[in-house]
Amino acid sequence: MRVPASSASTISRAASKPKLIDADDEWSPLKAVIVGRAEHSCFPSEPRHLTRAFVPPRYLDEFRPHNPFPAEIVDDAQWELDNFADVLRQHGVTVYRPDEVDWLKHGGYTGAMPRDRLLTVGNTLIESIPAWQCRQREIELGFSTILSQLSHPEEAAWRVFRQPTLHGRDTIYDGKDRDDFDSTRDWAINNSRPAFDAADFMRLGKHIIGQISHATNQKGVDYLRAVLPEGYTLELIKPDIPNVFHIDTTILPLRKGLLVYNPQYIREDELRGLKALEGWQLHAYPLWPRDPGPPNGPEQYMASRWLVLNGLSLDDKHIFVEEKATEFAGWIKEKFGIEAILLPFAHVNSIGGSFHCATVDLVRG
Ligand code: DAV
Repeated sequence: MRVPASSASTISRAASKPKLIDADDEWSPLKAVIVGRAEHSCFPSEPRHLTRAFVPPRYLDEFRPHNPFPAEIVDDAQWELDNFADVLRQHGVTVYRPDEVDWLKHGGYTGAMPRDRLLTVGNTLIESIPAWQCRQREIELGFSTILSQLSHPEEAAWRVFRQPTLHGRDTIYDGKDRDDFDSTRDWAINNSRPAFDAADFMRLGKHIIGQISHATNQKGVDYLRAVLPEGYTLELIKPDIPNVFHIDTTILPLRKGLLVYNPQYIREDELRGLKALEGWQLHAYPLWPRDPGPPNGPEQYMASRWLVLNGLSLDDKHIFVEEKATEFAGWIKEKFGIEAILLPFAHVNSIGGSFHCATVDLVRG
């Protein structure tokens, strides 16, 4: 597989129109957002050496080709996403929804987790380059309508970078896809072509924090650096755990200068070393999050109790949090005066993520 250097398309627009893409942090007042959809979601099917890196052993057999998530989980997840979209609209936020896609037919995963695939940085929307085969066509199939609404080639104030076309046989798992592969010592993908999930990056204004993971390689980081708008810098952290997979259960910036982190995944001195966090207050979440899976809720096939940190901020005083995470809600209220807006989301969690994963903020400020 090869990435043609010239494949990123630049689409632009004039400054006089209301901005359709303009967000570079996680906490400024949310104005426009994509909220995913869950119908026809299927377990992502990738080589076993990769799935083993982030799926509890008891669920591994579910992660086979063309295996839909249980219908009642998908139905409830869809209701939760629709409800979340309604609540966002009630708060005056413009909400975009993707097209319904038959993921079973296409051998895909879901339309519920757009955070992994799209990254807004200032006036630029960047499509990720997934490592996973089952996610290669996710944006093309589910999100093309939204991207064309956002893309007006005649003008020049914002840009959309489409995923480069990858040609030939994919080499991303070469040398890794073997029975004795140990994901605690080695990444499940190689560096033979760029790969990154947008959810491995967190925006703090002009600074972005990211990580290499089982979904993101160095070439993916280099690609992202090359397409970032001018004036943005990207620093990498090294989490403490081997099964690292997306940064949005590791750190949660609640407002400018205030970040909560997951002490099981990252050490404070690793964060303290970043230029991006100079002068920031860093707080380890001090409680052990409750397990959202059975008997407390539906099966959690591919995400941990740390989804509690996977919130979406409405602004720097309000954040969407799963309705059962009342301890977390109480902690942020008491400690920082930040109000949790509690909504049901446990079935979206089952499909792989929470409010942050299920959204892409397009305009803040
Ligand atoms: O720690 O549970 C979740 C990944 C969300 N995109 C975790 C990883």
